Amino acid sequence: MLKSDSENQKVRFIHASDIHLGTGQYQSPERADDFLNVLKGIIDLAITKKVNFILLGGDVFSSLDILPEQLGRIVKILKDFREKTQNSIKIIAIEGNHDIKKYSRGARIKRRQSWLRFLQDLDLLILLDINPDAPPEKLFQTYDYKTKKGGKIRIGNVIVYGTSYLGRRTEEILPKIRSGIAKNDGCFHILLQHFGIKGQMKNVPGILPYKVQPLNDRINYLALGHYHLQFKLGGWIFNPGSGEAVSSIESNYKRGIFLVEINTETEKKKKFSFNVKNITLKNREHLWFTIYFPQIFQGEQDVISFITEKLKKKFSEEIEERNLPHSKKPVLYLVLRGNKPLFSSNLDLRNLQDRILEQFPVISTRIYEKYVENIRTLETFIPINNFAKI
Ligand SMILES: [Mn+2]
Repeated sequence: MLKSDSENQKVRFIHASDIHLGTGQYQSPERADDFLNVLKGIIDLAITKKVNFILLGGDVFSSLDILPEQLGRIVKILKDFREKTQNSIKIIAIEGNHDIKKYSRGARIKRRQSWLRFLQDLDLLILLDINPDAPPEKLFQTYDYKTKKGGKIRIGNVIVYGTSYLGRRTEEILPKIRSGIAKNDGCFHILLQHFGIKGQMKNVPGILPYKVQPLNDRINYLALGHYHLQFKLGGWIFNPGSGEAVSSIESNYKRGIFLVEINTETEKKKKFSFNVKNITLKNREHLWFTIYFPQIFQGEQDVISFITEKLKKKFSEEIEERNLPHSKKPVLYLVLRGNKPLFSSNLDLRNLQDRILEQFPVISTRIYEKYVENIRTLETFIPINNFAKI
């Protein structure tokens, strides 16, 4: 009895973000599955860790364009979850900039829409949002399950506040968000937002830290999404990073999800305590491989044979199993360096990629051409005197 009583004092949740469902669906269906598997992984973990709710910090989808098979499977994952848990674990989400893209297939979307709203209409998740032009006291309406509208939801003595991606208006609206959140109401406050904090990623725009700091007297846990690189700040700002590497540069990023446990018992002492556990998801392996061209190749076939030989050697050394299951095959990034082939402007990268995929156990491949000519171009900008003495 005692144990279950103390268990009741704990509220657990998962904070994940930037799943980017739909990524890779046109190039590689197996790679696209990785993003679905992230969603599946989060949901399975929610069940085994017996969490009370799941937070998704936006960019759940990569774009408005998604193939029927992908969407069908997403709906099935969420329906199965709802059934299995008897709808006891709520998924609370906000829209990120990718969820509300203004274009689909090159045409401008006139009415704002998102796949998250579609899933909300199927009662598969809760989407928090505000009318940013409402006065502060009316900014966060309690979520209404009938109209499926509202900017806050209470679970036990935890209140989750959230808004869609606010873009350029973020800095302007943050003080209003602060005024719209009650102070000292005895509840643990979470604010779900889709923005980055300047300084956490080099050369990526973000909100200045001093514009965010004032929220700290109302918010116990600022749940962010947007930057695909994981960071934590000041013991109250948390950004888990993306579920998978969405682009090649992200292959080395620290990312994952947070499993948070709030001890609501301490609330009587006017201070909540909580701990945040990092959970790394099983992401697909990313392999970077550089090939130097020692001579100027005259024909496309020479290039293909040379690369094939190098890859054969590489794969026999590093990957023993030829018949790897799809889930174990890496993404291959191939960097071509050295002498630029004569015909390189017509080098058919698509064909080269297809040949690699046919012959080697990789799930998808990208090729970057970084020939020596690029360096020569740089040299032309440096006075020749600088080289004279070398
Ligand atoms: Mn994103």
